[in-house]
Amino acid sequence: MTPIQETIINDKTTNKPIWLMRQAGRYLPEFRGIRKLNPNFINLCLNENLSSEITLQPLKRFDLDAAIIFSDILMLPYGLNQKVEFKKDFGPQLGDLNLDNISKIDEIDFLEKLHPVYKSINRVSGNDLMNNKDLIGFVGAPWTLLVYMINKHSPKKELIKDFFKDEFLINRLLLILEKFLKIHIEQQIKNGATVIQIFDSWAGLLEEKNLPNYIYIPTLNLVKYIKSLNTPVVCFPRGIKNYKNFCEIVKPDAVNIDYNVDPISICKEINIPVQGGLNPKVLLTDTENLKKQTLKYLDIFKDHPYIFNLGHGVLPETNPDMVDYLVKTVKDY
Ligand code: 1CP
Repeated sequence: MTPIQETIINDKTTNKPIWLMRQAGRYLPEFRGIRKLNPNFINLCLNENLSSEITLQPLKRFDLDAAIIFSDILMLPYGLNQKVEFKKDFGPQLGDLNLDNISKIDEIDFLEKLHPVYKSINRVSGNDLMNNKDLIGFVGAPWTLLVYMINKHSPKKELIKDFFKDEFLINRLLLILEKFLKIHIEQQIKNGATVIQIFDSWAGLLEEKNLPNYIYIPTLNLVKYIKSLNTPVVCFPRGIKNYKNFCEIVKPDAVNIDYNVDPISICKEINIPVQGGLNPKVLLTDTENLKKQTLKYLDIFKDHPYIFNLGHGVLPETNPDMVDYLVKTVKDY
């Protein structure tokens, strides 16, 4: 069994495996080199040679326990024929949403568009560097994808004024997303993903009363499906106020916490394996502080199944030497 599977399935507490969200990304000069020559981000994700190479870049430098496939949650709306572009200094920009067109897409069209992602996973999975390591497949949660598809750009702090106006559209989209997310997840597992992470990056935007419709029910459906494929599933409902309720209702195999939650109460309240928490900004400080903050999480979760990770992705301005120091600190623990 791979290190993260051991922690999640066997509740092992003696190993503290580590991987980092956005471990392949702009803080690595070798990534920036490839990115500069490939200004179209979607095409880069669809280039199986380059995307598999980028996925393995952090593993060549650091003693990490997992690779996360180099792709994006917005490959799903792309697969559904909504235009997706990544603009420099702006972020994602999506095209107009046409429900009629999206409703017409079938599984074959979708798989044809995303085929290179699965080939890349397959290729990474067979690489020698992946011996006794996990390969994290991932999707965006239905709610977070709905946010990008309707808002058409990052919501940052708020949603467009009439986001909830067209209830028919929202409900149709949620069903379509569920269908294609399942297909996307199944293909990732078939091609070698050993764990699936569901990113709900904008969970924190919803009011409590809307959580059942937009988060609990659609995410629970995916969690049940992933479990039926005998694969562990980690949920990251970033910014949600009550992680305990989320875990009790959605029942993921493990939960990633963001850096605003108190790890001590989470450790007491939640009885499933926990992942993450450390503020990625700590990697921008100095080694002494990094060590102190890293040991804080390791000490708190000493007797709890815990996968070391951050409370959000590695920031582009991070010095790779700090990442190396972090990984060594966790491995020496
Ligand atoms: O060079 C660049 O400008 C590209 C930056 C970049 C990268 C490296 C984007 C654009 N996506 C990615 C890769 C990516 N995205 C991975 C690869 C694996 C790894 O972690 O190393 C993963 C897992 C994601 C997931 C993702 N994409 C999320 C969920 C996690 C999170 O960050 O909250 C989200 C919200 C996205 C959308 C997205 N894609 C890219 C950006 C800059 C964003 C966020 C935009 C926003 O602020 O709304």
